[in-house]
Amino acid sequence: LPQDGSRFLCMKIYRETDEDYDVALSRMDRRAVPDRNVRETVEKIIADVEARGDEALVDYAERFDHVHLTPDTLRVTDEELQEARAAVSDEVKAAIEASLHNIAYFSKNSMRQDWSGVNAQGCEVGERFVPYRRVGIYVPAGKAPLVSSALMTGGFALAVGVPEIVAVSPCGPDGKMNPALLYALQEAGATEIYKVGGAQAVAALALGTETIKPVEKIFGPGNRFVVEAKRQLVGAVSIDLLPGPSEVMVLADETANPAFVAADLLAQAEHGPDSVIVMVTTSSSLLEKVEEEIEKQAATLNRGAYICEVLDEHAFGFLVPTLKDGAKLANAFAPEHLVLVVNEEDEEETLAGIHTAGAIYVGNYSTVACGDFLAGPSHTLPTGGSGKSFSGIRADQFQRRTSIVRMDKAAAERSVPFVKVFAEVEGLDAHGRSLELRAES
Ligand code: HSO
Ligand code: ZN
Repeated sequence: LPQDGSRFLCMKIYRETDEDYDVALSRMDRRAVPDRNVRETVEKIIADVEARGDEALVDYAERFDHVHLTPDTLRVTDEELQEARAAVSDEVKAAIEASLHNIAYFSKNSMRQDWSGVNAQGCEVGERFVPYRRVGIYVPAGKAPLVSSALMTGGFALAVGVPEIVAVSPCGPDGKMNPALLYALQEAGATEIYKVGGAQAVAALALGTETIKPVEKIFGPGNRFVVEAKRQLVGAVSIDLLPGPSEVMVLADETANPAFVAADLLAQAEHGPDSVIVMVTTSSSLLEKVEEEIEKQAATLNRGAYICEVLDEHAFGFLVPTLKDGAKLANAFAPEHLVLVVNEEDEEETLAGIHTAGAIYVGNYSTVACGDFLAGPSHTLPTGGSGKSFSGIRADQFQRRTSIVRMDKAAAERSVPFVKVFAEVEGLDAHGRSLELRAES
């Protein structure tokens, strides 16, 4: 590694001996705090949608998506859906089906089941789970048609059996949505699709307009405005989590295959300048080889030059003394995706020590791209440090839960002594009486 500055080919590298190492380290400890300007802008948009409904949606579509819509054309028609089905190749259809199949498998294992048991006083206690009746899913469509994102939210709603799945996504200036995206949404069980994007779409889903009936819960990733709108509207609706621009952190030692690591970093940079790319390693020779591989592979990619620019501006790395230091750094950063490639002996312990990553990909052959599109867990994951408080989308987030208590007279009698005490302490004698009456009846 060059000893002069900390720049090494395309990534900025911090080493323990660097003056700014500690500062850089401490900056890695992220908290997801909303940006003030974004907050104010979003407040205005929400108030506007609340006041003017569809008219506001139409105006924002004009302003942000450069498309002329009317309240009548906000919703994707059956005809448009048919057209999309006809336009999509069998290959694309098969890939979408394969992904949905894995999502259904993953969901089956993570869905919550009803249960009941008996507590210490003999009360039957338990929980019942039912799908939400009506959910909203936001599908971003800014730079790329994120077909997989439709599956990674809608697919879970479908697996759980949500009857009304309302999808929103911005359309192009021609008023059209990507056919593969429309097809994926249909296959993922969307029952209504609207050409509405941004914070205004989230407001419409939460508060309702003349055309869009309100939903109970909103899912899906989006830009800063979308994420902030979800945050502000909690209460009117519930939300899944706060998933913003994509992130990858690689934590690797000398056993990592440099070509594979480089490929993951390049894939991540493909998400554009909003994405976050961090490499943490104990091996300076790995860093060197990864850099070489990045150059070699970038030359063969369609958007190689663009990707390298992104890496140059946004990728950085840490050379850490031990894997434990690496794991500590990963926990402070809470990356959306962590690629963990370390020697067999340390693998289990390092893995067990990481508790804030949205998803972890273990070993040389595990790749984020497979998780993005196919593997089964949702790629909708916490970003921006919110992994400290949130986890990724999972089937049980589409289930409403109600607890059940069923008591007979004996259970009432056994509960009285404790309940009476609480009632006395809280000065609420009617509470105590309501149980005593039953026990003494
Ligand atoms: N890596 C993104 C998901 C995605 N990648 C969609 C490609 N398409 C956030 O997890
Ligand atoms: Zn991706």
